[in-house]
Amino acid sequence: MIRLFQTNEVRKVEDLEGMWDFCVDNHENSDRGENFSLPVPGCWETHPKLNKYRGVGEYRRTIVLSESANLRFVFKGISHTTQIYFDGIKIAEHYNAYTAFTAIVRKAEAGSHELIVKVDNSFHQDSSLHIPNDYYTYGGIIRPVALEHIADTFIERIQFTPFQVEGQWHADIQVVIDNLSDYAQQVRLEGELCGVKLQFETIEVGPGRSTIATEHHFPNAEEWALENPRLYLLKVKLFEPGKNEPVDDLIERVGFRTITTHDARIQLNDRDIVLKGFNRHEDHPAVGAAFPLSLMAHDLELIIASGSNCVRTSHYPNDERFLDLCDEKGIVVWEENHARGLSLEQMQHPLFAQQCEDVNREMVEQHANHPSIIIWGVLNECASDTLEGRAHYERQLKQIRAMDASRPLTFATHHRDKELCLDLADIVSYNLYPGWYTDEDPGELCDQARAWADAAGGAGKPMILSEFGGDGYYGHRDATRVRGTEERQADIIDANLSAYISKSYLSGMLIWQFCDCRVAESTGWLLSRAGTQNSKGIVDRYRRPKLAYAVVQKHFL
Ligand code: ADA
Repeated sequence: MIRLFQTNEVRKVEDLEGMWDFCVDNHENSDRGENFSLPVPGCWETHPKLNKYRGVGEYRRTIVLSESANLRFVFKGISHTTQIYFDGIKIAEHYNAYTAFTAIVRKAEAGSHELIVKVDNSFHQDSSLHIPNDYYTYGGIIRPVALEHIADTFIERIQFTPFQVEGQWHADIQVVIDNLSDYAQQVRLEGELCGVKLQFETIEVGPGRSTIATEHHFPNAEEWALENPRLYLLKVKLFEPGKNEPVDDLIERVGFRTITTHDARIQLNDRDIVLKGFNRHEDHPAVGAAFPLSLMAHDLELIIASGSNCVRTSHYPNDERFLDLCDEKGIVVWEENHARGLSLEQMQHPLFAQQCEDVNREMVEQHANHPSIIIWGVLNECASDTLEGRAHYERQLKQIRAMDASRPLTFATHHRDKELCLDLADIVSYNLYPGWYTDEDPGELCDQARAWADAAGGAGKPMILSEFGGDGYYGHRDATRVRGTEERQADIIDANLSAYISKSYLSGMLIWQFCDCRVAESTGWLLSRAGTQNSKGIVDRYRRPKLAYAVVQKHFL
């Protein structure tokens, strides 16, 4: 399943979920040449022979067409560098595990064809964002794949931006059309949302992409709110001149809500909101990063039952089905691009700027219609304390703002009073670990952080404590409450939440982290990451609640 609602009534869409042929390529420790049958979506680490494999792998399957067609393959996430071949011809390549991309074949003949997906999850020299890190870079086709049959002109995407005028809901709707032919084509669009027929002008679209925009008033729209997350289907159909039947369509699911910041607070639909929740990695021992819907739903139920209202998708864009669930359940999301803890030297990688720009563009283009996403974040704990680093923050925040000015932007920093970029963002976010990495008092540290922010460009801006927590090894209990016990972790969470809940100037508190996660096996973590996992989860990797879970409930419910 690709989304939690039907995305097309006209365009033919086939889910390519299933068992694909697979073989490893060029790794000294692998069973070179051995053929496997692996699930797609899936991580190859879930196969016992491949559970530590890092390198290149080749997925292969047959595509049978009963008639000639233009094909559009939609890959929702491949980890992490990939090339796609159709009948031996390269049709696409992509870097980064956590954003989708497409590959198009024009006028494929009826009959049998071969699709090859070459995947590389090694930390190769052209990879500036996938590096050994405090989470695991799995290998494989980790998110769904769809095969679409498209006309020569088709709807590439729709971007919906709601706004209010005198208490009434309006929206700006942009439809991006792709024309695969070499000629200009006349197209007509018809649309519908919330009982309103959408009017578009007939236009001529040249080869490549064109955007058609419209603005409408929706008198019957109900707002999307946490307690009533009202969603609507936005349907757009594309017609060629002289034809009464549409040749293509796209359905999006949207919600009417605004998100603003003023007076050092965040407002959802003009009402102040305090974000309470978790940072979450998409990681589970049984499936790696390739989450089935059942596990996503289970995570969200645990998050909701803890009294939380917010998830930060640390540290990359998430599977859209998880975002769909958040839309449905009324959980707000801080979605983040993919960059964790990069030093200035790592940010100087020659491909860093371009790879970030690509993730930012794909994240916003692909996820902007989720009402649950209320914040875009960039560059977690990178070199925002340096002038050279600042130039990257400035460029990336500007890029995102130009694509979507309707959401506030932030980045999580640990640079305390050395931070140089707070003036660039709309929300100040600090990662601080009192009780774990330092012995500071959480309440005093929080006041100090507000003072740092006020002095360094963050005055008047809302502030979130975007990470805090401590290790707790599931099942390790001891009356001494020493570091690493569930008791000690519960004490740390208790001390932090007790302090933050009473700070009226705080707009959010996000615990590090929801679940334990596997981390890359590299010497840097050996002392602090026992079991090659980050153990600050409030539930363990199998989602068994630790003692701290009840502490979270005590404060959040
Ligand atoms: C950082 C980082 C997280 C995680 C955490 C920790 O703040 O943003 O990804 O590594 O520290 O557990 O130390």
